[in-house]
Amino acid sequence: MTELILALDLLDRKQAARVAESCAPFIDAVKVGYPLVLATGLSIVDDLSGLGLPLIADFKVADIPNTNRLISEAVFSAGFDAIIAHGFVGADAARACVEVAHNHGGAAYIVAEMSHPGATEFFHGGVAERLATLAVSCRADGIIAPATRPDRISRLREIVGEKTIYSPGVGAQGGDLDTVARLVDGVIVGRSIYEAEDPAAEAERLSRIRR
Ligand code: BMP
Repeated sequence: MTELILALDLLDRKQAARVAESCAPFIDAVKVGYPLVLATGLSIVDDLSGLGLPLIADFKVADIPNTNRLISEAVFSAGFDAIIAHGFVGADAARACVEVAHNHGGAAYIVAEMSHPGATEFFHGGVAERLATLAVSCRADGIIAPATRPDRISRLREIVGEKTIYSPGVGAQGGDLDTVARLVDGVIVGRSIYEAEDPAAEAERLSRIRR
């Protein structure tokens, strides 16, 4: 079954906790990024840890190895279970995130190709393929690939094999859940769920139509 991951890009702590709690029975993980953490602080993890779901820190870490290590240590010490990092900074820097994740019993995912239209300016022409190859060589747990371009997911799948592919871009960005769910291990969905009149009902609906 393809996982359903809630991208919790809300700015209000109480609303975020409420949405996550109501959706919890229908989702497999919660992705927390800069919008929520900058609004609430890392202590938002304490509010979400009671859900019993994996918490993914989407900080798209992209610095030198030492700084990546420091960031990753802070992320896992706060109670996150996984981290998302960029690979374009090089294998040594990406590997720093992977090593910290694995030392904490967690997971690390490398962005191979992004979902927005502008991503094609830099990720195409072989770059995404190189990033996917780097993710494999760094022993990352998987990659992030765009739900808006299923053909690209298939291409990147050839490179990463059995590794996890998590895919954002379903719904608000135009990606089709049914198409993408067949290709990936998890779909990341934000606005379609948390902007719905009834987020829990929408999460339940999405959880039923994914494969
Ligand atoms: P939404 O379903 O509202 O478009 O949210 C998608 C989520 O996935 C956002 O948190 C966004 O930052 C993230 N994301 C993305 O959309 N495309 C990428 O290529 C990588 C991402 O992390």
